[in-house]
Amino acid sequence: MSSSTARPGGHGTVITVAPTGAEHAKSDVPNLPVTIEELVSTAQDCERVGASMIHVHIRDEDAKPSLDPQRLKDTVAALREQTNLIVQLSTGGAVTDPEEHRLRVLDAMPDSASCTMGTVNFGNDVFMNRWEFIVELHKGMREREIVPEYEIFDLGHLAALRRLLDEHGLPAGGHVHLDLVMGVPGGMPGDTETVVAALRMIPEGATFSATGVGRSTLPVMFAALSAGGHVRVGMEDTISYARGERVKDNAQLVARAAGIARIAQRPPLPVDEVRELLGVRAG
Ligand code: KMH
Ligand code: ZN
Repeated sequence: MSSSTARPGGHGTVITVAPTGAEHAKSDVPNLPVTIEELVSTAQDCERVGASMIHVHIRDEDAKPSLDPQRLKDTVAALREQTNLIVQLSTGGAVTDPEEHRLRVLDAMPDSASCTMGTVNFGNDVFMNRWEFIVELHKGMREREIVPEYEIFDLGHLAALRRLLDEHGLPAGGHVHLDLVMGVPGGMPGDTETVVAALRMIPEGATFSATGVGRSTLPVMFAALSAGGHVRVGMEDTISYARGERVKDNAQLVARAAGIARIAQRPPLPVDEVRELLGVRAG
């Protein structure tokens, strides 16, 4: 058995779409989905072409990043009603969001939520994730039976994840799933060598996906698929489809990832199988 199929879920690929993020301005990227209607519509399109999970950042009426509690709840409800996708809310928010607002995200009761495993320089900003805050998020998710996706922006974050699991035990659902977010200026680079370096630090039995920001999208995708990993794509991470060509919409990125996964003989996994794999409650 090859190392790729030996990993959990290695016979197929979990495709997560991150359609919006907190960094791009709607004025710069007019096709960025920012309203609940736009988000649901892009989610439906992405589900049709192979996505099984959606990583959600919301925006307010002015298209600015928001962690408004009611809007988060409405967004989760709309996505649940109108798609079959696993709904993952970002607790990372924007670099300016205070910890208490980020913790409050869990009260919207998504299926899954992100949990970033350490502080990292983020372009000219700092994305702050103190140890005590990480522990609070981990415990808060377990209390609410929300399945975490541990976001790994640097290799040291994998050491922090091992410490978290050693000191505080397994997350809700009993399975560990993480996402290597690569190519952020200030974080680990998005290349094959770094994916390989990460492999030996990924906890036994865990599943991992990988995201290459900007021009590292494709190298990271190929490296992750060849190593038995899963993939996250979307306009949160890249707005460029090819050299000199803007992304048309999120479904275009998901469709490309699904095609590459099929060529790699690891076709997109159906949502029900992904729920079972990641220990997420039935929808
Ligand atoms: N927007 C970044 C500062 C997450 O969603 O959990 C953080 C981020 C990670 O996107
Ligand atoms: Zn995010």
